[in-house]
Amino acid sequence: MDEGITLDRFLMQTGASHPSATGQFVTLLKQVTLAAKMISSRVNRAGLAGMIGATGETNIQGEFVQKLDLYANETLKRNLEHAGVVCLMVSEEEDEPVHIPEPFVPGRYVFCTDPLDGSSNIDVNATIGTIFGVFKRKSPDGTPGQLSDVLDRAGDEMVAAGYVVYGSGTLLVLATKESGVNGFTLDPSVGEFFLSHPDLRLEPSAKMYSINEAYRAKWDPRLAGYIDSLKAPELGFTQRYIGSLVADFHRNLLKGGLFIYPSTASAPNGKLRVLYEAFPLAYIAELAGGSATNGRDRILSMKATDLHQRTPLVIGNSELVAQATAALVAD
Ligand code: AHM
Ligand code: MG
Repeated sequence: MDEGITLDRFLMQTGASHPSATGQFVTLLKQVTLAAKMISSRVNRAGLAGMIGATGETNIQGEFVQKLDLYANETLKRNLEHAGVVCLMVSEEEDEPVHIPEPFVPGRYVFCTDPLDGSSNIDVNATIGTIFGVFKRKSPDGTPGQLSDVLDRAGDEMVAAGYVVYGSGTLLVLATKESGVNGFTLDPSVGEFFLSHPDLRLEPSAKMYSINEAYRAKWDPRLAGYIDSLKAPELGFTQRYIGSLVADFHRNLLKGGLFIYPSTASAPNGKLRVLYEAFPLAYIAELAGGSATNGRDRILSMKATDLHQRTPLVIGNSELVAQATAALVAD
């Protein structure tokens, strides 16, 4: 009987096709997978935290009370720091870069993550997720990671990116240049991810857009004009906006769609972060045949000069991204 391809098997098969690999890359992804299972389990029980908190009962179940985004951050750190595969971590939850504590050994990769994106949606059981991107270090193996291992590097230099969505089910999407973009669904009854969405592709165009229209008055008028143009009834567009980047992106990856978080006069760099939101999702979008810009230039050609640098983001099906970007730079 065909039991399906587990993520573990997929990683071993694709990792084995690279004879130069040391195994660290596969180990890194396995550790991320383990963290994803732990975070998924905790997210599924998050509603209990409110109940327990409300009755004032903390201690024994006190772990539930810990904010989920901090739990996600700690879980990723704990699963990666001892494995000898990462020399530096960058996280939305950490002001400073995270180094590998002794006695553990720094590895070959830099791991950038938004541990729990869309966390304002936790209380309402809407979909949230973990986003991550991976660089291979530039400094010598075995030494502590340096800021130069992650800053001033183009998004193109990443070697993998992915996300996990914790929704009606838990799904992990992984993108590498060698294997493309593949989605794996967690079967909670056996605690394994199985390949469920092989070779995900974004068609050139689509009929959906995602943007927070409440900010329309703050937009560049050229953006307002473009969004208005999509509303022509004959074009047949619809609009969806969850307010979790990872969930909005995931829906658009599966169904096709354009996501925009623009710059405004008061926030010229928008809201989203380069290293652990825009870079990973742009990497996934491009490998799926889509594209991503900052409203002017390609996201993956950018270089971050600050760990928590922000950028406007226009991402999705390539024709829609090209249209929106052209509208934003028009005279
Ligand atoms: P977060 O990383 O603190 O969760 O914030 C980022 C989130 C994105 O997931 C989402 O796309 C965006 O904020 C929504 O912002 P807004 O409410 O301004 O539309
Ligand atoms: Mg986020």
